[in-house]
Parts: sequence; structure tokens; C-alpha cells
Amino acid sequence: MVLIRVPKPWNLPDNRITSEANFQSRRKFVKTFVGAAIGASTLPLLGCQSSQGTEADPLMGVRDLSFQGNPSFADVDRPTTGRVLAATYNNFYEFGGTKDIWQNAQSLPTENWQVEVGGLVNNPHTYDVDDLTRAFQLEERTYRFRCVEAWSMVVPWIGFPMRSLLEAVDPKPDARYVRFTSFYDRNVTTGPALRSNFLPWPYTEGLAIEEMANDLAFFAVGIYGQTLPKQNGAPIRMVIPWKYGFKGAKSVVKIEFVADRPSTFWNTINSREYKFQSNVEPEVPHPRWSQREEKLLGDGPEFSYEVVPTLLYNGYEDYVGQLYA
Ligand SMILES: Nc1nc2c(c(=O)[nH]1)N[C@H]1C(S)=C(S)[C@@H](COP(=O)(O)O)O[C@H]1N2
Ligand SMILES: [Mo]
Repeated sequence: MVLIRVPKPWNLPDNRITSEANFQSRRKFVKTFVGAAIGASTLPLLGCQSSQGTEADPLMGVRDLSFQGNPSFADVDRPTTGRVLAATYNNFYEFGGTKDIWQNAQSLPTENWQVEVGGLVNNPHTYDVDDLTRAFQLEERTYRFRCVEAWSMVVPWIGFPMRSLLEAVDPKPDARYVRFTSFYDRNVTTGPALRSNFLPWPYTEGLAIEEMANDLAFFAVGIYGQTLPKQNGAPIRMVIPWKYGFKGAKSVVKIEFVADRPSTFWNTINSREYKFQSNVEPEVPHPRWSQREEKLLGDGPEFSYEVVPTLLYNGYEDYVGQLYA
């Protein structure tokens, strides 16, 4: 049995939701803040009760996958983050505004998951996730992963390049952007951060079509050799390793090829702090903190970190530099 201790988030300059609430009325600010605080203190307890005294396992429900290692992405110059730590220190606002949402996320219904791909394409298609994993060869890639909040991890993802799907649906010439939408059901995605009315659910993200076609852009269906834990975005999520983590929407249900730059979740909330492009750029500070360094999550199960320098495009300049030259 895995020993669980809910990791303590260090006090980042962030809480993104409360900071956003400053843009709103004072009343809304107070309401949101109280909601988040209550959620943080009671959710872990509720999780224990619902599992009737047995200790819940953050890796519950995961299955083995068959895949090939991609030798080009076998390793990075940093230690791989601990598996349990990556499964217990998450951002998934649909299930709450704190890092310890993994128990709450277990209510995500991942059975018979479908992904609708459409918009400006010649072959629109609604895929079962199992069809996707059969149609495209699964490979493993270890990537650096950098959150805009200045923490980072290194994890082995399993999935397939976004370009495979892009080619299968055959975009029309006027498709210039792609919009990705996460699962949302207000009866399920009931995290305390959601009680406020101003958040533009569902979670959406977007890429320029050239970015989606880049070698690095990836759909992950697994992590650490097995299917994704729900809290990591099961059953399928985006991984865009040269951009800040929020660009990688979890639990994707819809992919639309569009002509114009789409609206996206964080950019709609605060366009000054969360740019549409949001490449990892150490010399471009977030308005409220520096992006020069990051806290790289440790290789053990407990919360720990090492401060390391942030790299331009998260160390992937060779792959993506020409996109932005
Ligand atoms: N649907 C959805 N996707 C999301 C988020 C979210 O809140 N909801 N958070 C993003 C952010 S800010 C980060 S850093 C990563 C975190 O992924 P992880 O929890 O697997 O480390 O997911 C991204 N994708
Ligand atoms: Mo993030």
C-alpha cells in the first residue's frame, strides 16, 4: 500500500483564481476566497470518509499499456519526478483550486470516452479513445514540464504525436488554429473553485495549426508506463512541452479546427497574465513573479523540490525555435 501524505503546496505568489477575483467586485473576491479555503481543508477528509476508512491510492484504476520507447525522447538532463508525487500534486481546477485534488478527481467518468474532432477538416470524426490508441502507434516520451506558477516536473508520457491526428482529419486550407475542450459537467466537476460564476467553463485551450503539427506536440493517454490517473487528465490530454503547463488541457472531449484564434480559459480570465502563446521564456516575467527559475519536483513520493534554471522554450529551442523566429 502506498503511503499517502497530501503534499503541501509551497506558498506561490499565485492562487490564480483569487488574484483574478481582484478584477471583479470585492464581494466576489470574498466569496471566492472563502470557497477555496473551505475546499482546501475539508476535501481530503471527505475523500477518506467516502473510501470508508481504507486509504485511497492515487494510482487507483490505472492499467498497463503497450508502447515503444522513442529514443529521441528517452531522457532529459534532469531526474524524473516521483510517480506518486506527480499523481498527488496537480492543477485541475474543475476539481478544486488547490494542488491536492486527486481524490476529488476520481469522480471523472472515463468509461466510453469519445473525442469529437471537427470544424474546418475534410474528415470530421468522433473517436472512441480506444480507436485512437489502436489507430496510432503509442510511444513513450520523457519531457520537461513547466507550470506557469514556476514549478516543474519531468515525466514519461505515453501517447502519440498530435500530427498523426491532424493528418487523419485533413484540415482545410483555411484552418489556422485548433481549439481543445476539456470535459465539463457541473454535476461532476464541482471543485470549490467552481462555485464562482465568472469562470469561463469548460476549460479550453488553443494552438496555431503549425504548433499542433510540430514534432513535440503530443496527446498523452498514459504516464509512467500505464494509463493516466484521472487527476492527470485521463483518458487523454494535451502535452505541449515548450509552453506553460496550462496550455495542455486535460481530459479532452472536443477538438475543433478554426480560422481565427479561439478564446481560451486562462486567457479569457486574465489576458495580461496568461497569454495565448505562452511559450516558456525565462526572460519574460509573469506580471507577479519571475520566470527565471523553477522548482523541479523531486524524485520521491513526498513533496520536495530543487531549484533549477528555466530554459528558453523549456529546453526545446531546437524543435520549436523556427516557429517563432
Ligand atoms: N482541464 C484542465 N486542464 C488543465 C488544467 C486544469 O485546471 N483543467 N490545469 C493545467 C495546468 S495549470 C497544469 S500545470 C497542468 C497540470 O498537469 P498535472 O496535474 O498532470 O501535472 O494541467 C493543465 N491542464
Ligand atoms: Mo500550470
